[in-house]
Amino acid sequence: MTALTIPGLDHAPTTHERLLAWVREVAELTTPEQVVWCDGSDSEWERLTQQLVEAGTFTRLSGKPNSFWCASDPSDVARVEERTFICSADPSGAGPTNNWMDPDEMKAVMTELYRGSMRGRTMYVIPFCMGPLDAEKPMLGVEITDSEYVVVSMRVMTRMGSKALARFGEDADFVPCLHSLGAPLEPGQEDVPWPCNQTKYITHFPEERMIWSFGSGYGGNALLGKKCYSLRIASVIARDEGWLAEHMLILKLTSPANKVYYVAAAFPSACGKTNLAMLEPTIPGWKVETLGDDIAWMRFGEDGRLYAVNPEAGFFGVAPGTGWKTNPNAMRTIEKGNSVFTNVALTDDGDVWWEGYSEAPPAHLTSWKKQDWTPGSEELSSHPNSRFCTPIAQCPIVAPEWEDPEGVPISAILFGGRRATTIPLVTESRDWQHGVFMGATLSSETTAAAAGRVGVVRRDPMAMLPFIGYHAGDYFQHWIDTGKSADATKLPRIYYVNWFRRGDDRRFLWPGFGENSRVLKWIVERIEGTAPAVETAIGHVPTAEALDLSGLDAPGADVEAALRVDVEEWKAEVPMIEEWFAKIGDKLPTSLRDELEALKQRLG
Ligand code: GTP
Ligand code: SPV
Ligand code: MN
Repeated sequence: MTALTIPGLDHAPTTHERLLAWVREVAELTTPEQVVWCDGSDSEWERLTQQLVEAGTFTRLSGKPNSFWCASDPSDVARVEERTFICSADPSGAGPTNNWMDPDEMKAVMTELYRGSMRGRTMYVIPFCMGPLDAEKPMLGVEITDSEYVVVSMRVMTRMGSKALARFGEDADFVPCLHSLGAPLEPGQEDVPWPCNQTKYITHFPEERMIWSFGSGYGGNALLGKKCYSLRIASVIARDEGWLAEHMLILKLTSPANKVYYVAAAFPSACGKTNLAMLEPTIPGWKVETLGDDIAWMRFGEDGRLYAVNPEAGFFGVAPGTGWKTNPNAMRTIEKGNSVFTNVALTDDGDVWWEGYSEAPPAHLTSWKKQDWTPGSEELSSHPNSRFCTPIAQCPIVAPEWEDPEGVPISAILFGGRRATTIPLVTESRDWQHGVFMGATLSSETTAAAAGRVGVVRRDPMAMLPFIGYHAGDYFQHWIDTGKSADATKLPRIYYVNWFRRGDDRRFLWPGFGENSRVLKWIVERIEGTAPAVETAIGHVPTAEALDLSGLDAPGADVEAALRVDVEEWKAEVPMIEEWFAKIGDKLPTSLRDELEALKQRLG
């Protein structure tokens, strides 16, 4: 074959042979107009954002420094779980919760999609690192993409460019991440503001530790360091190496006695991680600082405790509902600028707005669909899954140790979901195995973060249903084994929370947001052995008296109802858990089956 000459291809700032060979192979397949190796510099960022403004993808904001408004194609607004595949060598490697296709078959299909798919566009090579750059063994990746939006977003969400490439040396291992919008440009053809393809594939090759994505520009489908690498591929690496890659926030809690506790919490997409991570406590003397809002990698330290690291460098947070009353620290973070806002509304004076941004909406907006919007409009101004993309370092309450490669020792793990009924405000597990049962049976109403129906209750184990890179039964066993391998006295305690229980008129029974600090306080007091709890069929639950409710502006009856363990509701839950466990099949750990039997016994 004759080697193609593609401008930029040979201007590689590395001698890493495997990387050079892969970049050449992809360039020859996708035939871009030129190849650009990203260095992550300010001048590169200025060039790319200006290009995005000229293309009509970005609108420069005057209301926030170095920030942009962006509206996607209305069909490309969320993760596409139906189009997400785990291409393990054997179907049992993917299990019943993932889509599977034979790796060779998938490669054949996608190779044809990629053939010429970057024609008329620039192919960017983005070396990146998930987690701190000074880690003993940095977790490296390279994303190849034909999207400027992806490059600009990856600069916020990861450590990328020259500083990452410096850690590659001659032969460091890395995860190849290939992304194409699937929208080649013919000579003279005018581009659209948000190129994408109706055919979409988000695919993972767990044995090869490789990611191929096609057709979408949306965050979770296109920023491949995030869910694809740090959860789906990392969960496989973690299984093999004895650690955990989880869909969890990490926060630091300091008590009035100045004692520090680190908490990790797994809630499904759009169920409150960003908000809890940046919480402003309503109870005096307590302080929360943020380490991460979406992903935690947890390994045992030499002292036998479980340490968590956030692999990301940015927040890709849900915009609607984020306001000065609900999440002032997110507002302070984005006010500092350097942010991209996708699928929110644009104000007439060049700022952003979304439902919940402020109490009263402006008199006129440009909606995410680029249409005139007034407070009388029938449609929402912003897509429910619209997002802000902003650097963690700008968060006013970022914990100083957020980039420590050793991580922080976790005292408590919270599982939670969005359930209108049944699940109490907080329940403490009896032990690790019972906590794993809580996680494995976690359920939540679906949200707009994934394409499909919203508000349907589904099992979302450990909030990882769309992100487990292998068989869910093996994943549960890995969680059980993680507990068995550890000193039980040093393991984090496990809790199940629900901020979303509703009364008869559909109002939330618990005010949530900053008031969730009252639940965190009870958890700390349980760890210290000072707070009472009632032993129920489902675990240890506080009475209203056991919670610090001083100054809480909520009806006492609502709090009681939020805490209630209703045996009849739980009896109705059991068949749903049985159905779920049946779906997992033979690989369901016996210990979880035992936990279900014990629960049934206790419910009577
Ligand atoms: P992903 O980024 O999709 O993984 O989501 P997340 O878990 O970080 O969710 P986020 O914190 O962004 O919250 C999603 C939505 O839930 C927002 O609209 C919030 O306003 C709302 N929310 C968060 N916490 C609470 C709470 O305590 N109570 C109530 N009622 N709503 C909440
Ligand atoms: C989620 O859906 O859980 C997110 C957003 O955090 S995305 O990165 O798009 O997956
Ligand atoms: Mn998430």
